[in-house]
Amino acid sequence: MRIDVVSIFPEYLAPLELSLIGKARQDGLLELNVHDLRTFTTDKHRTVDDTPYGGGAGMVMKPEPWAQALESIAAAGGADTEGGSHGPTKKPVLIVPSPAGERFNQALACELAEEEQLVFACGRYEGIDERVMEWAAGHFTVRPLSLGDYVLNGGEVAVLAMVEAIGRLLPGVVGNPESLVEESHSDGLLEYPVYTKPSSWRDREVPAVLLSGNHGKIAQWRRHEQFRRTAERRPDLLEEFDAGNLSRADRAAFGELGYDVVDGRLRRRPDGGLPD
Ligand code: JEK
Repeated sequence: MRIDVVSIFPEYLAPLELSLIGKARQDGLLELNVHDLRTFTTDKHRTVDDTPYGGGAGMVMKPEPWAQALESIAAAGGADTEGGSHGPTKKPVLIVPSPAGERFNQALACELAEEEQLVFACGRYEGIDERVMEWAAGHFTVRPLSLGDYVLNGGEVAVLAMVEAIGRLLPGVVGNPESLVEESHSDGLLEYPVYTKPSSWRDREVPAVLLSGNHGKIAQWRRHEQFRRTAERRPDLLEEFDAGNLSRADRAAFGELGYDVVDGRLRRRPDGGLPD
């Protein structure tokens, strides 16, 4: 995979050289290029922003440097065109981090990990002139994506997170492919808690079942911990949960958490409300 990142703060992307992604680069699984948007300006002051049409607070990124940057990246082409191939070639995906984007999630990370070339456009200020995204659709598949429902100062931190989430899915990047297999079997529940040695630490014991050697009981305990945590921390995930094939023990565990199974879905039991 080839990844290009455009930013006015290219140093912000330095962590991508480290750890997992740095390793993938060294192993030739990933080609990563970080570009300074200002090198695509033509004025003496290397201006990248201007005041917003229609008024309002803050500044907006000017379109011209973005078009220059993206044109040069599109022309450089993915691995496919490097050998001079003239066959039909897939458009690279242009990811534009934005608080107004579609929410980035694991399913999107999996999809994007299949692409030959990803380009990330890191905005700053109040964002990038919208015409850049319209124009870029001629060269790229444009995906405005949000890391989450909070406001960052620019796209760089979102790109660090997205590249790490995508990069670890590339074949050969994660040291232990077993953990990826386990992940792909995850059914939309939160993880169970994990423990390591010592078995007793500051008067806290590892749950005895994990030391029992009874693998059936361990699997069931972990699964019920997933139910408990998800009900407590992310009840929204239980609305999508497929409860159609739960064992009696699983239904009982959800029962204790205040959920019944109705038509293969979990339904929160009315809690009776507060006494007046
Ligand atoms: C890219 C510039 C900063 C700050 C104005 C007014 C309510 C904010 C842009 N999950 C995510 N959060 N934030 C980003 C993100 C932020 C960015 C850029 C991504 C480029 N900024 C900024 C304020 C505003 N808005 C209405 C929301 C816009 C992000 C991602 N991914």
